Amino acid sequence: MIDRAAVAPYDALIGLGSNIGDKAENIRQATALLTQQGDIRVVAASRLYRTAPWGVTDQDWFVNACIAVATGLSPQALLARCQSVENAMKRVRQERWGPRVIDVDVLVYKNVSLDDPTLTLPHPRITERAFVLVPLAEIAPDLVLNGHPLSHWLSRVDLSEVTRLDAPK
Ligand code: PH2
Ligand code: MG
Ligand code: MG
Repeated sequence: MIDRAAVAPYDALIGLGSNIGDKAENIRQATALLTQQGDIRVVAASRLYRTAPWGVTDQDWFVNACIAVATGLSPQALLARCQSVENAMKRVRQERWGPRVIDVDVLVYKNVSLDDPTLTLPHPRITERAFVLVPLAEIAPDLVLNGHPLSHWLSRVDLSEVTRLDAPK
């Protein structure tokens, strides 16, 4: 039986993605940078996934993961920290949905709904992205988005586009 009480309490869910260089190492480095000041703590981390490029399909495959964090930072301060990690890792902002060394997105912050020019919460495209939904289901199985559980959204995406990076051949 799955022990629901074992799911760690968290303040925010963060999505990580990379499709340039050592993709898995980039995810690990971003997580380390995000937590190094001590005011963001990882309470759960998904496994790493190899995912087909979404949106702009003519680019290399991605590694994606999600983490659940405990933090006293506000949503805006957390977003700023995510962007400073992207900048520290020399992310170059070019085409929308194009190749990136690292992407760090605030997906969910507590029960906050926000539609701000710089931050929309929950992230508006989670529900259509298998590369977010699959790792999210590992660390936040009880999450409800737009009134529906993750299982509802998972049933509507192409799960074949997302495989475990360490899956046995
Ligand atoms: N990020 C995008 C666009 N497309 N595709 C995959 N598989 N993974 C991503 O992280 C990703 C993407 C823009 O944020
Ligand atoms: Mg993104
Ligand atoms: Mg982003």
